Amino acid sequence: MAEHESLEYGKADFVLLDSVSMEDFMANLKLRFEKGRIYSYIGEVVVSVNPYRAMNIYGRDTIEQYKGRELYERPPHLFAIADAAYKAMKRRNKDTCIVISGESGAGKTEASKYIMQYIAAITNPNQRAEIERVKNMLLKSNCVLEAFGNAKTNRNDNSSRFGKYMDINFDFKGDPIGGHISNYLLEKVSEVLNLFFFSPQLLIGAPDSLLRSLHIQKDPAAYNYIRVGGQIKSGINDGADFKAVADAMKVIGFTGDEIQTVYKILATILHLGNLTFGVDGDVTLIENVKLVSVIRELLSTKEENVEKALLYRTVATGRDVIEKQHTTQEASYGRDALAKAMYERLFCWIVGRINDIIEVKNYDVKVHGKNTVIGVLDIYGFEIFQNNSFEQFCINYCNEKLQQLFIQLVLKQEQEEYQREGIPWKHIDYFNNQIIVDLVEQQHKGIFAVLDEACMNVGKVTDEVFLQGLNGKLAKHAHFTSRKLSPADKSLEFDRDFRIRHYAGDVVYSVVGFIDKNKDTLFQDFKRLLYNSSNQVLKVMWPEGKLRITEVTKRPLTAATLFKTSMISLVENLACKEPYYVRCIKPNDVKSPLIFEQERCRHQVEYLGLLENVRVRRAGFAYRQTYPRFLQRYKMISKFTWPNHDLPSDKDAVKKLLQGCGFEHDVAYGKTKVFIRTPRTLFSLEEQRADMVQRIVLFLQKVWRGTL
Ligand code: AD9
Ligand code: MG
Repeated sequence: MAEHESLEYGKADFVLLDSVSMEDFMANLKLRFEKGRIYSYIGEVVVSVNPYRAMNIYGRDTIEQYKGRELYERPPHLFAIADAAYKAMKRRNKDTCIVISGESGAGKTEASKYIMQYIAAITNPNQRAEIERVKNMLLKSNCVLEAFGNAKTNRNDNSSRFGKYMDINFDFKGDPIGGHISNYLLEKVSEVLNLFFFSPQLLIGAPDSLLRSLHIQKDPAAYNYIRVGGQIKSGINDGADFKAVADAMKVIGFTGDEIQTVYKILATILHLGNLTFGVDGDVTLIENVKLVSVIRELLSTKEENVEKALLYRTVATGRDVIEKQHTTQEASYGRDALAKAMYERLFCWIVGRINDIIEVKNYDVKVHGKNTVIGVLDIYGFEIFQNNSFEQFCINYCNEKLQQLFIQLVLKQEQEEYQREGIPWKHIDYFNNQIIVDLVEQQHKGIFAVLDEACMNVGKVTDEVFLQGLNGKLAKHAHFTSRKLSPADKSLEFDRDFRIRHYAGDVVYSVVGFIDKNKDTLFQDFKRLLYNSSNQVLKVMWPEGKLRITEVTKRPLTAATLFKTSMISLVENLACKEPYYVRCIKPNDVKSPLIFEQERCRHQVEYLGLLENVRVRRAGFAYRQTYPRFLQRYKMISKFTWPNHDLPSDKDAVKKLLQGCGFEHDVAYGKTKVFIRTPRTLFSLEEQRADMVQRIVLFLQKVWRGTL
């Protein structure tokens, strides 16, 4: 029996479950995890459970097994959908995308890397040097981005602090010729200092001469930003990684000046963390002034400018410009905001530079034919914590957008195909979450709009004002409530709470911190300081520092607006592609390969909308294939079609074949394609085929040996 049919490993495709209940779903997921089958399908969606151990299923031999195969011919695997996406692109000239979602530590980034590796392995069979160079750059860019964009958190030792979407462009031969990366940075303010994980690497791995020039000591404990909560946060790796990242930057094409500036920025951030402020009378001052000289040197600016930017704030009142001294508290706040902003800006700049370098150049569509794309999206899944704030709100909004896309693409695609093929189609009832997307992003009345409005208030800008705004505008909304609107509701424990009924479930958010996290809180003085650096690389990172104080009339865009805009363009980009999905599940919180925490997993199955997914899939047809291709594969299992048929058309031949197997009830015949409702039928066909192939081989061997 083929492995994917063996009951010992559970059902390889959840569509095959006897009933679509949470119990059955969970039992199957658990059984497969325990048997080491970390991948399963819901139709063409891959469900993956993080094994937390090295699996011997990604090697060259496995790649060969999946190359060019159809999805159902092999056990579920990431490689199968990577191949499906690749085939769709190559054979049908379709742009495709692979959307990977799941919570922190569920295995998204690992999955995206295996998918990239697979694509790298199956392309460029002729070893063209230029293509190899591009492939190398795409893989190396990942290494650099991970070095700067990942951090060790308590949920994941190698946690991506940014959502990432990467387009890989292919030429008409199906070989990669370039790419483009978009990043969706979500500053997790509470964890902001974790961002600096690269720095310990720098400390541990950088050569002494470099450290000396940066005035950095080799002892990580000397730096406040590394010694968070009394604990030294080590980098994921150490010395070896510094070299790997430095080499990767060189290979990608960063110039010497650029790389030096990157080091200087990292060092500046570490020094900033050690700055302390004190008072003398009513004057705020920097206690360790020596550091100011070091920072000045690293940033190539004037010393007094550094000091001034840290201690004063220039404000325009009407036509007058005055310098307002910070309190020590404000100065510390400004210092941390500067460190964070420098790091973020550095990261975005790195992404931009990589994009400059890997973008497709010299490709003439008229000469070379269509340039097609596979996009890979590695993005945070639905999050519900004990305490949910602005970050969870953005993440969950992002998931609402992706769910909306899923509904539109999957259902729309299905309906269109059934229509085209003339197959009767019953509309499926599903929850359309557009109403929640609107609740968040609608102009004027959406939550983001109310938040931005509250941030614009002069004077009284508090989280409470924001909440009042929500209560006023959304009192009647079916998916929104707050403590004030529903005082008897026990789940709304505090006055600061509001609740959203998301497609995946209810989430209570606390408004505390929304205003602060939404506003660009970096004082303009810092932007001017960095813009006025004589280091050209640093200067270009801070173009808005060019504005004089009296010119700064336009407020910088808020985090909510930036996030919303980037989500809308992400979804637009994905919407014109054929989508494939990977849903990742984290089996436990202790990174154990042995534990399957039932409740934890059940929640994720809920948030990922997997049961709904099974329902939609079961209502439609699991598999479709054109008549000639279907015959090509299965003709040997029927005497009517093997070796050739004499029926008027391939369609008639397929009908005869399936009637003969007793599958009439499970299929429909379209104009050009046969549709099979359940994968069970397909697996059965596969088995009969495997049996037949074996018999034919034996027969031929006998003929060959002359024993027949
Ligand atoms: V986060 O949202 O970026 O914090 P991810 O990306 O979902 O998260 P990641 O891919 O980084 O999680 O996986 C977390 C860890 O699980 C990895 O560092 C591996 O140790 C482990 N993992 C994940 N997938 C696999 C796998 N297919 N095989 C073996 C795995 N280990
Ligand atoms: Mg990740």
